[in-house]
Amino acid sequence: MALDEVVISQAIIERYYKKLIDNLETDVAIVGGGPSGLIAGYFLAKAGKKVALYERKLSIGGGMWGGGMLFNEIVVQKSAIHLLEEFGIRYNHFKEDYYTADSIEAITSLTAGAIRAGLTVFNCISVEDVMMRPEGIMGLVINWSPVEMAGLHVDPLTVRTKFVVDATGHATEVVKVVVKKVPGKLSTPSGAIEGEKSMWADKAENLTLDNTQEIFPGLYVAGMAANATFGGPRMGPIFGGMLLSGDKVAKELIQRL
Ligand code: 48H
Repeated sequence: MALDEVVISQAIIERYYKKLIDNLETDVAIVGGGPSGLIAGYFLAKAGKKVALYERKLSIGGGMWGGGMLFNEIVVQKSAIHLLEEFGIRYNHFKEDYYTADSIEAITSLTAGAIRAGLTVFNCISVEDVMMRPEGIMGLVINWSPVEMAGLHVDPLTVRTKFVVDATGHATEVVKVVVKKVPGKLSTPSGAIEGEKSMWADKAENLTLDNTQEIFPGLYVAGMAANATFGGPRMGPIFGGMLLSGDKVAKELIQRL
């Protein structure tokens, strides 16, 4: 049978359209497809929750691809090794508490695992605002990343969700929107973003977990965004904290849903 280009177009359009329609209302919407967002999406989907993830870039994976300074290996401490095992990611013992994994294997496995568990990923879509009501955040305002990049004046669309997870890494983009629209209301000591501090891996890794929490009604922070919001330090290319943070936010949300 001869292949028909129009049938190919029709298949893609119909299938993608279904994905969009099916995700207009979700239990959880995750912003950012780095390691913390992907792990959160995986565990939420595995627990049967309806969860979508929006990633600005064409590629999922955030800051994990490049390991440390483009040396494509990551370090993971012992306490997070069970999460590598959950995804079948191979690892090597380096010394004491330190393990390494190939960063490409790690991020591709997290991505495939999360999608196969039921997470719907929308790449090349940027979150530019939230939908808010007096009781808190109720949804996300989204647009095509190329529209954002080209600076085109195109109005966005909106999706409704019970909870949002800001997993946008150092940028804390969703939290920034909230601070701009309703200043002083975050559950941080100052009510505003405390700002990420300089490198201190040991302290940062523990704080990432503590800082993974609800920061505003309906909005959780996870991963690097959690530390940046609460004024924790950065940790460099050790990823246990990111993985454990995604797991923690998923566990908390599963309980609340
Ligand atoms: C859609 C967006 C938007 C938006 C941003 O940076 P990430 O990998 O995030 P984490 O927290 O899972 O992992 C952090 C880690 O990669 C890291 O940077 C570490 C450990 N650094 C330590 C150090 O010392 O430097 O991923 C965030 C993702 C990215 O892919 C962005 O493109 C995406 O979020 N994103 N997606 N809409 N408004 N803003």
